[in-house]
Amino acid sequence: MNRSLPVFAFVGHPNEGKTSVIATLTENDSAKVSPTPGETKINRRYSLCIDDQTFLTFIDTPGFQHPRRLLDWFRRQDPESTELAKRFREVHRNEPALRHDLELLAPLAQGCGAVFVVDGSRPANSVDKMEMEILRLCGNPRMALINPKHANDSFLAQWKHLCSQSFNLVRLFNAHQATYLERLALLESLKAINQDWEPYLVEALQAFRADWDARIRQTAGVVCELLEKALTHVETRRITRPEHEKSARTKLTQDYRAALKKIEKNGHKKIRRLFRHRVFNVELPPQSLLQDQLFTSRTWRVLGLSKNQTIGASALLGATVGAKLDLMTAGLSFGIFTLGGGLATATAAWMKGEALARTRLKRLSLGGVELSIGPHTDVRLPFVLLDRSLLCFRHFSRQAHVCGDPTIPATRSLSPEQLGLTAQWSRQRLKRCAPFLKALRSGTPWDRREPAERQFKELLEQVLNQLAEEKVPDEL
Ligand SMILES: Nc1nc2c(ncn2[C@@H]2O[C@H](COP(=O)(O)OP(=O)(O)OP(=O)(O)O)[C@@H](O)[C@H]2O)c(=O)[nH]1
Ligand SMILES: [Mg+2]
Repeated sequence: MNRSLPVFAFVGHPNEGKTSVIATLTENDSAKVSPTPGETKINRRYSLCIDDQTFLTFIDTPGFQHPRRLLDWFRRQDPESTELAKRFREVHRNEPALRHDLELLAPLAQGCGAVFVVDGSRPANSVDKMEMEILRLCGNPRMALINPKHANDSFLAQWKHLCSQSFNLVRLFNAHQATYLERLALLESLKAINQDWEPYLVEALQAFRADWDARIRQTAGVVCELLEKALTHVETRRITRPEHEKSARTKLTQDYRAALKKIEKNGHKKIRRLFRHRVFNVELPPQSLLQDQLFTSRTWRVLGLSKNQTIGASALLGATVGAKLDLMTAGLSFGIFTLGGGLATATAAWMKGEALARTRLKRLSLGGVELSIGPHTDVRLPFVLLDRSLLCFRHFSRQAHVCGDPTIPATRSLSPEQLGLTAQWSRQRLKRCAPFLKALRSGTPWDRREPAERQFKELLEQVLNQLAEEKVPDEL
């Protein structure tokens, strides 16, 4: 261990969320969390590591098992004496019944900072008071962290009052739903625990901020790349025998859609990795719209632009979707099943974004034909892809980094009205997207579309930062 780096031990009653808080702060998805008290049995070190450099160390400890016994012993000692944790460990080292308490006292005996974690959604009791008193008598630099496990805030005032009597720093933090800024604020508050550690924490905070900015930039880059690949993709197939043309067209269309889905999936995987969900397969909630494939009517109904925005975006992108859109919308208002076959099929395809990818046929000089499909020309596609990428970012940038606990919900799922983010974008914002999307649609090479891409990325970074900080409503 680098002894000069600050080390903080997370201590407290079993099952209050010590491991969860550390896992969230260090984004370590191998941390074992469980609804059964006593999951953590031995101390485990976690590093706050950025670009392979360790800035801080956190020690996860087992919960107090015999606080009354500890406190009685502590109280019997000379009030002037120091190093009580160390002496308690020496005196009781051969008592197996105390092994969890001895383990949790070990980092305190070495002078680590102490972060006392309590579940703020339950009332405080006499045992909590004993544990706070033990920490006070140990004398380590310390703070209290109130982690409300449930949405009940009726005990918060009581907790704040109680904790402020034993700790000069008390913070509220939700281990399962903390946003980036909340994590930053918690690290910031560790600065105040001990002045000697301040320079290390300042450095850690700078690295933490820079790392976050880099992730936002990289996410924006991934989304741009995803859009570029999806909006310019063309699938081709050579056919030598005319009788195979019909089946080849069907297969080509299937392959084309599969390719777009794959492009999107790869992009989302990269976003997930940027937010350090690696070890365990973090699943999307079953009700998440991202469980739906790209080309489904629910996706295209809930995500992407509104009708008026679509008309506006078509004009901005120089597309001629207006008449088609009117026709389709008219078709829908009559109910597609009462329409004639051709229009009904076209409307159904339009409703799930399957229309508007042109198929071309080219005669080859050496015989046979080349069939090609793409690029997709529907102006709604980039916005549906954008919405889905933003949902993916929102999910993985705030999903708790813990494993093994079936009770942990995935990030709260949002109601359909809250899903379509681009539908709330102003005309001004759409205008800022237009040059980049237009350049992609017209196949402008990278060097000439670079300024438009930069402008689009800046907009995306803004949107991502806003999303990262957005408080998701509690109950949905
Ligand atoms: N809803 C919710 N549940 C939480 C939160 N923090 C912890 N939990 C749950 O509380 C239980 C205990 O969490 P842990 O992080 O294992 O608690 P611990 O203090 O490390 O527990 P021990 O290792 O047993 O002492 C788990 O089921 C967690 O999912 C939270 O912020 N919100
Ligand atoms: Mg634990």
